[in-house]
Amino acid sequence: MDFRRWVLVGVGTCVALLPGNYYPSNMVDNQNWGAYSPYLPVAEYVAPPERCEITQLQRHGARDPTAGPAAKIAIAVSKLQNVSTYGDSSLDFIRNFTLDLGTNDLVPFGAEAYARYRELVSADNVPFVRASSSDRVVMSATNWTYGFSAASGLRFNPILSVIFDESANDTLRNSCDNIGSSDNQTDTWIAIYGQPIVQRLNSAIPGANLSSTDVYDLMALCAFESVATDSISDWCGLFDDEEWRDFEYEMDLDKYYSTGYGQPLGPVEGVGYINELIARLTSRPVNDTTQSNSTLDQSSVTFPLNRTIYADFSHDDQLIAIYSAMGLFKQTTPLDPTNPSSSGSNRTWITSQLVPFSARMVVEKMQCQYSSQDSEYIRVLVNDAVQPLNFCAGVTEDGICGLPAFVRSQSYSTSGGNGDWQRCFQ
Ligand SMILES: *[C@@H]1O[C@H](CO)[C@@H](O)[C@H](O)[C@H]1NC(C)=O
Ligand SMILES: *[C@@H]1O[C@H](CO)[C@@H](O)[C@H](O)[C@H]1NC(C)=O
Ligand SMILES: *[C@@H]1O[C@H](CO)[C@@H](O)[C@H](O)[C@H]1NC(C)=O
Ligand SMILES: *[C@@H]1O[C@H](CO)[C@@H](O)[C@H](O)[C@H]1NC(C)=O
Ligand SMILES: *[C@@H]1O[C@H](CO)[C@@H](O)[C@H](O)[C@H]1NC(C)=O
Ligand SMILES: *[C@@H]1O[C@H](CO)[C@@H](O)[C@H](O)[C@H]1NC(C)=O
Ligand SMILES: *[C@@H]1O[C@H](CO)[C@@H](O)[C@H](O)[C@H]1NC(C)=O
Ligand SMILES: *[C@@H]1O[C@H](CO)[C@@H](O)[C@H](O)[C@H]1NC(C)=O
Ligand SMILES: *[C@@H]1O[C@H](CO)[C@@H](O)[C@H](O)[C@H]1NC(C)=O
Ligand SMILES: CC(=O)N[C@H]1CO[C@H](CO)[C@@H](O)[C@@H]1O
Repeated sequence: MDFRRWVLVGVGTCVALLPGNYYPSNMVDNQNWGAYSPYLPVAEYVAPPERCEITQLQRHGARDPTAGPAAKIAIAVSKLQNVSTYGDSSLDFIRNFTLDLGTNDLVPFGAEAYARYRELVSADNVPFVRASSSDRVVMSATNWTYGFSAASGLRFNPILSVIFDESANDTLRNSCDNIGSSDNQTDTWIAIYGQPIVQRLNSAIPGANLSSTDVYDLMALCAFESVATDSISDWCGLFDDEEWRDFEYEMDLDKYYSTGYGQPLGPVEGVGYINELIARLTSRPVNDTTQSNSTLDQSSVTFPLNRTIYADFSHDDQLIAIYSAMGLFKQTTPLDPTNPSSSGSNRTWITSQLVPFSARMVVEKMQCQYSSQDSEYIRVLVNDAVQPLNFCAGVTEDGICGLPAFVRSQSYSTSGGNGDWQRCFQ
């Protein structure tokens, strides 16, 4: 195979600037912290035969709890601090605990991208970068550009070119008015797994009167404090391995039923991004009738088509919608809110592997000579794991599929979501 040209397209959640961008060194695999997990590649990256173009989509990096969860965590902590004695001396740390989830060092994700894809970069072809407008997403994108620039010895200096206003429709943020919530499923499950933990803790800490949602908040506190301090928080020790698997399942349900396959209007929120991806991969203008901003997407300044690396920064719920619009991680049976093992060992919907902090989906385009004709192929990686793309006709065992077959497989998006986008506003 001749090396020709690459195009890379990536979307991601926040690149983490915070310690939670990478797995803290003293943490073991499979913390089961759902979307609050530090980034850990799911597989070791293996380069494809040749690379043409890259689109990278990434989630924001580790963050403090947003205001809502932070207030709930503070209430749960104060319930525990109000009791007069702890039955077990291992709980004494609670008395003097102060809630202080500061942020930390920049982790060089942009540097990793430069190291991996440097042959695609030149003075007139630096990565094209977009972000949704939340502070944590913008900071992730900016710090990615700094990391990229520093790794190149300041030769190539990408800038954040487009910041989407989250109060409007855009492809890096979900904005469907009629979308449902996952509360039914998560409330059902927390009432089941939370009860024994509530009883255990309330008997160890008489007077605390914790509820099952307090338990969830204290488990979330373990994750947040651990990623903020780059070491395992004392709170983590209050729960055993099975309880962590149950917590992870709550996160699995939450994402599946918020913007994933379990939410009728979830996947449609990924349609605009998939149509932009197809435009980049095929070098044709964006054809989308959903949430893309046509003013921006028709301009070569805000939507150039001749770049080799694109990097977009977004949120976990939006990454999930994009995975689901594309057909990634499709489950044979829906997740059962009363029973985590109902889908057996087939379940690949595990939130800590789908959207940990700094999660990223990368689409690599390559030009290979499998026959006498040149042909274009793609490969999709989520957190460095090559996806099987079994929805794409002719896909190889290595997850490489012809670009035309990939585009044909995306009919849900190319048809504009089969009316689901209109259902968002009716
Ligand atoms: C803890 O005690 C303080 C002072 O008695 C009280 O104001 C506060 O409401 C209590 N917090 C909880 C969560 O019960
Ligand atoms: C909590 O702080 C007080 C006052 O600073 C100190 O006397 C006490 O030993 C601390 N308790 C624990 C468990 O660290
Ligand atoms: C993109 O193509 C246009 C014209 O085809 C050219 O002027 C521009 O320099 C190219 N930009 C990059 C980054 O290659
Ligand atoms: C998003 O687009 C829909 C129609 O496609 C429109 O009804 C809705 O008001 C738009 N939302 C925002 C926030 O502009
Ligand atoms: C909540 O979930 C249960 C079990 O999954 C289902 O039977 C019920 O219809 C759901 N209720 C609502 C309001 O969606
Ligand atoms: C315990 O908390 C529940 C709410 O979760 C509340 O209704 C109840 O009054 C509380 N009991 C005591 C003894 O504080
Ligand atoms: C598209 O984006 C531009 C630039 O941010 C903005 O001015 C315009 O209002 C957006 N269009 C819609 C329909 O939201
Ligand atoms: C797991 O997948 C296999 C093969 O696709 C299927 O036969 C089996 O029924 C699945 N098991 C469950 C529990 O869904
Ligand atoms: C654009 O997409 C619509 C469906 O949403 C399709 O009918 C139309 O043919 C497409 N146009 C082009 C130029 O591909
Ligand atoms: C941790 C870190 O370096 N964060 C920086 C990320 O970039 C923003 C600017 O967009 C800085 O303000 C942060 O300090």
